[in-house]
Amino acid sequence: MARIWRVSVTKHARIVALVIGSLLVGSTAIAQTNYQPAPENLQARREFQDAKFGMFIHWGVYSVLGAGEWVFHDHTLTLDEYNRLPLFFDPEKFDAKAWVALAKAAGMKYITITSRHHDGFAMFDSKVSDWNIVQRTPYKKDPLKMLAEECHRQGIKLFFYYSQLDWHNPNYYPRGATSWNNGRPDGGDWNSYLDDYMDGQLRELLTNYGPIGGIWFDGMWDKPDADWHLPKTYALIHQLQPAALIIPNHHQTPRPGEDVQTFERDLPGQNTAGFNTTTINTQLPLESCDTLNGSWGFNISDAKYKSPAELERKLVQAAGNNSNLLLNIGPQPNGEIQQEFSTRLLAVGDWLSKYGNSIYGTRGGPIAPGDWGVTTQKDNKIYVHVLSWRAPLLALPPIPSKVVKANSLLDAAAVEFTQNADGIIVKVPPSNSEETDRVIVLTLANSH
Ligand code: JFZ
Repeated sequence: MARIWRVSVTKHARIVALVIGSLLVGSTAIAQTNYQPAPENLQARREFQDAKFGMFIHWGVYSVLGAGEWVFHDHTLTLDEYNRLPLFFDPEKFDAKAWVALAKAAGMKYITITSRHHDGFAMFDSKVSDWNIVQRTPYKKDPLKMLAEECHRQGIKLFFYYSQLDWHNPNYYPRGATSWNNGRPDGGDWNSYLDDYMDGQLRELLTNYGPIGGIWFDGMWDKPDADWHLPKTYALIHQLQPAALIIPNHHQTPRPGEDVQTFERDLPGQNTAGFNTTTINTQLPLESCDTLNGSWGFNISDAKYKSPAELERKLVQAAGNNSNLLLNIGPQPNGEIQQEFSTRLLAVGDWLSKYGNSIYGTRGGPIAPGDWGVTTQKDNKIYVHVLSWRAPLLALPPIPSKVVKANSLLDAAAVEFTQNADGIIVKVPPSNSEETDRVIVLTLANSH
C-alpha cells in the first residue's frame, strides 16, 4: 500500500482526540495539593515571565528523514526500520556556540530542546538505556552537554523537552492513542517504565547538565486516564532542582506541582488548535509555543515560513496576553540551522533591539486585547501596541491610573491623548508600511 508521506498536525490531533474521547473515564486527578513552590522556584517563575521569548528546538534521529518528528507514526514504520535511523545520524555541523548565539541574536532568553521525543531516542548520554545518541550513532557525543555548557557561558537558560509518551520502549504498555501498527510488542511493565526508566532519565537530566530551567513534558494526552505517577516525578524534579520549572503540555488545566501553563499553537484561553484547554490558571506564568514554518521537526518539504512581521506580532500578542512565546525551529540532521530560520530570527532580534522595552519584563497590560492590538505594562508604563488600526484616533477603556504623558516608543515623539472617566483617546502616529507594531507609551502618575 502506497505510504501517505505528508500528514498534517490536525490529523495527529484527530487521531489522539478520537481515542482520548473513548478513554477519558475517571481520569485520576493526582493532586499534590500541598505543593508549595520553593522561593527560588517563585523567583524562577518571575524571571521566566520577564524573559518573554524562547527558542524551541525539535531535533532527533527523525530529522534524517526530513518528514517531521511523527514520522514513525505517520509512515507506519516498524521498530526494526526505525532502529536503523541512528546509524545515519552524524551531525558533524552541530555547533552549540552558534545555536546559542543565534537564539541570543534573535532576542530569545531561553532554549527548550527535545532531550527525547515520542520515539524515545535520548539525545543525551543516558546510562538508563542504550537507545541514545552516544551509544547508537556514529556521532557518539552528547549535544545536550555541549549546549548546556554554552548556555551557561552565554547566560541563556536551558530547558529540556521530555516526552512521557514512548513509542520505542516495550514497557510503555498498555499502548495509548498512537502508533498501533508499528510492530510494538504486546506486553510490558508500565510502573517500571515510569519509576525506573523515565524517572531514571529525568534524574540524569537534572544532575548531569548543571542548573536547568526546567522540564517541558509532553505526551500524557496519549494515555489521559493512566496513572502517570506525577506526584513522585514532580517531587523528584523539585527535590533535585527546586528552581526547575515543570511545564506540562498535557492540554489540560494545571495540576499541583506544575509551575507554568503552556498552550500549543494558541494564545492563552484560545483553542483554534482543537486540543487546548481554554481555562487559564492566573496564578501561573503562561507560555504559548508555535512553529516558525508548519512543522516542529525538520520537514524538507515545509516552506510555510512565517514572515518576521508575523513572528513579531505573535510575540506582541503573547506578551499582551501575559504569556511568553516559545518559537520553534527544526534543525537539519547535519546539525545546521537552515537560513530560512536564521534570517527570520535575526530580523526579529533586530526588531526587539528597538522595541524590546515594551516586551521584556512586562506583564499583560490593564487594557484587554482588542482587534486593534494589545497592551503590556512594566513599572509606571503602559505600552499600547497598535497592531492593526487605520483610524487616526483610538479609543481605549478607562483605567484606574492617571496618564501624565504619551509618547511614541520609537522616536519618543509626544502623542496627543485625552483621558476621562469614559476612557482614553490617543492620536495614533501615522503608520509606515513596514512598521509591524506602533507602540505608544503611556506614563502613569506615580501612585504613591
Ligand atoms: C505535541 C507533539 O506531538 C508534537 O510532536 C510537538 O512536540 C508539539 C510541541 O507537541 O503536539 C501535539 C500533541 C497532541 C496533540 C496535538 C499536537 N493532540 O492531542 O491533539
